[in-house]
Amino acid sequence: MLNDSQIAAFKEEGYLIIENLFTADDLRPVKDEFSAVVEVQAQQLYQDGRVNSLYENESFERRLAKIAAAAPEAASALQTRAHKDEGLFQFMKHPKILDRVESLVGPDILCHPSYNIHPRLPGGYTSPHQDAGYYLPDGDETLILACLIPLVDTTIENGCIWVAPRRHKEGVLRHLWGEGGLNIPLEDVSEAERQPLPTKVGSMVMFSSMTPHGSRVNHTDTIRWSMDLRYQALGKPTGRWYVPGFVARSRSNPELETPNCQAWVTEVERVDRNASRYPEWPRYRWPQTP
Ligand SMILES: O=C(O)CCC(=O)C(=O)O
Repeated sequence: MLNDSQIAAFKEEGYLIIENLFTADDLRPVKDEFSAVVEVQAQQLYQDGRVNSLYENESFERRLAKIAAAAPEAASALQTRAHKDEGLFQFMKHPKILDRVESLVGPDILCHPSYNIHPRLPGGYTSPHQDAGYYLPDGDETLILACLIPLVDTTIENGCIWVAPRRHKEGVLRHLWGEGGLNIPLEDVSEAERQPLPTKVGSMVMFSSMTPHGSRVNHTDTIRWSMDLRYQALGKPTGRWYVPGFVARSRSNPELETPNCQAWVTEVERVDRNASRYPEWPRYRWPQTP
């Protein structure tokens, strides 16, 4: 659980870094799962003649960078929130995460529908935004927690994230669609306010959906791998009517907990089928430029 000073710091600053939380054994299942996805992509690209090596002796940090340099679209399969498999599903329910999330949102926890596995490529970065900028306004009153978990050490050079401390108290800032998605204009969150957060693998950074953040440019030739997972109190609005989360923990009624990855996938497909009947209903709060 978080202690009182961690909770107070989170509320005041809008973010919290927890160091030495995960062991290599905790992270191994997800690293193995993502490595397996990279392996499948490498085999496919090799068979299609798009790369002339499988780069199989390269490290976790380097292999996808090599593949992506030869075939840039290769990195996209993991860059979306579409990746769903048992290793990730189990990790999303890791007690080390849920215990800390519970300190802030209570004992019944929804794993929020928005999450990303980021293999941040050389030259890549995340544009300045609040997560709330990507949600519809119904989620604005819900504490939606991002838990950013690096799979490699993150540094200024490889594009660690930055946050704008204390700016989470101002509600949703103006966002404009632009390069890389939604952007908070520079004049609204100045360069001086952007505090970089280099973190060792094993740590977790928590921040709220109102905390402005982004990442530095990855200036190395390796991948800055990280996961950003999100959580909130079960039963509160998510800002995402068109995609469901799953019940990660319910102390009041454990039978509500989503039993396995397949159950999560099935529910996502069911909601997606229904949502696709209403293409005109808004998915984002900011009008998209045609
Ligand atoms: O890892 C990153 O590049 C940034 C992640 C992010 O923007 C987020 O968690 O919302």
